[in-house]
Amino acid sequence: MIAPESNTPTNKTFTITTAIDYVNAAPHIGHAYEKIATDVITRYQRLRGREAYFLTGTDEHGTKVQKTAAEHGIPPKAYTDQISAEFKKAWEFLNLDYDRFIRTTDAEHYTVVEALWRKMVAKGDIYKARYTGLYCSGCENFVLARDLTEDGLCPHHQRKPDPVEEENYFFKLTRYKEAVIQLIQSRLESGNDFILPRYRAQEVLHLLEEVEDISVSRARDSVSWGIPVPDDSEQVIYVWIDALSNYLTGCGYLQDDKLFARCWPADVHMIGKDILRFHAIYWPAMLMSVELPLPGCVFAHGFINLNDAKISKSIGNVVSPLSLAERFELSSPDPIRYYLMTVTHFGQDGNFTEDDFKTRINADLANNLGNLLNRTLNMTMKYLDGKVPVPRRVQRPTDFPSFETVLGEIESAYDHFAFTTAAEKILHWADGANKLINDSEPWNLHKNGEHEQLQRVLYTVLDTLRQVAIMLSPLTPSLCQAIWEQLGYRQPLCEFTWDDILKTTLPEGQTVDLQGPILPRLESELVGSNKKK
Ligand code: ME8
Ligand code: MG
Repeated sequence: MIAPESNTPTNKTFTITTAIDYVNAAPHIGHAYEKIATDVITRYQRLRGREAYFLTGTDEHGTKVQKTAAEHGIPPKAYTDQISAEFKKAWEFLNLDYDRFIRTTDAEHYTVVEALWRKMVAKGDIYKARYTGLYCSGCENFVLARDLTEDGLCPHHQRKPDPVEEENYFFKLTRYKEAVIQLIQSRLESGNDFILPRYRAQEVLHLLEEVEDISVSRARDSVSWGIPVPDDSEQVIYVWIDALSNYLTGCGYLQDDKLFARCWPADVHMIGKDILRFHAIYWPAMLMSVELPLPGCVFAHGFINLNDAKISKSIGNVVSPLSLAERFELSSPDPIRYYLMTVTHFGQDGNFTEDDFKTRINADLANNLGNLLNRTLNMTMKYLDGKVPVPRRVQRPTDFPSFETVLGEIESAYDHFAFTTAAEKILHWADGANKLINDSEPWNLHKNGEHEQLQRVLYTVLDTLRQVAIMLSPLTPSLCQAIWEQLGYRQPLCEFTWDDILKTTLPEGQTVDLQGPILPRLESELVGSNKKK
């Protein structure tokens, strides 16, 4: 399904982008979900030895942000500075290793959007007409009466859309309709899908049947917070044209030709399922209009709900990653990273509950993996003076799948963004080491003077922990670094590669460094308004 290598020349940087978040409110775990997934993919690519470029940022113009800033009684730029900084702070805590954080209020982004607009004009794709219709500022989208509820509300925001009647600019989307259909269909046929998960392609093809030209500007009297239309100061560029263009600005377009050549086209646009239409229809059409290469794929992930309810400001059940960390007294983001990436099969909707969070982190990480490390290091201290023994593994039963096979399955899972499967298989591999300890009873081997077998068992388990630390590191980088240090490494884990899993072993004689648990068991509970009913 996903073969990033196949879209582009092999020495091209692997480029992955996230949606840029509206800054009308602080980040919540739904926003975090998408950014963590992107970070995991980036880290995995780097571990595989590939250069990767990870772009994220904030979407700062438009009606919604303008209104919220006004409600706070501050100028929009001052407001967006504040909220954008909150996003950055949350991403820092979550250990997101991005390369650029773009803000649509960045000066160079204005230059890019203006240039793209002029190109579309020169192409004959922009024309002025009278627009009469409805606009939902929650969606930042023009909506049709037939898409509303019986009471005339936007189904996503439960709000009445605003009537709009104004002269504005249109983009000739219809001119690219056939080409976009062709793009999606030919990629489906070749197996190099443009839309992922694959089952979402039909939904887009269906939308394409009814596509019309789209309004791409607003009268400045109604929306003032945005990039002005070049040569027409009475009009402001539609926020989605502005927002989608971030991918080009963020890859260095018109600023850094070398970077742009290396990074464009993006291999993956990671987005939520609610904004697929913009990315799978408008975006390729815009790129065709300005004659720039098309991205590898658009991956639409599912939504994270909280206690089975949609996360929304109006419901009041917004949980921010930082507040979650605070309530569970987390010193590392890894429980949040691990839980969100394994809460459901990536692509589908997932449900966050505090009980499940606690239960699974304690079971998978604190108990299963944490105890394995702890008991192994304790025995290494006690029986082997804390030193890694001769690299000799215990013979595995012949009916067991080989590690090469398991490793291949884990690679494939990461390649297909199947994080749940990757984690399951890695932890299953670790479990095998737990089982080996239980079955071989090293304490009895020691007691009976079976020294060689004792060394073999402990070596096997220690080296399994080494493998697990590398394999799990895209998901839980700090936790794996902690395992790494306790295994006695001085050189940081991030300086090792995926190939080291098979090519190297734990060095004989290396002194392990037994410390406290890598992850304390989670005890606290969410309190207050978010408490499960
Ligand atoms: O749509 N679970 O911004 P946004 C999972 N600015 N993902 C979620 C989510 C949830 N509960 N809630 C939101 C915008 N998201 C535009 C994007 S891109 C050129 C412009 C995801 O702040 C959502 O699907 O409403 C989207 O991918 C991202 O968070 C930002 O949403
Ligand atoms: Mg949204």
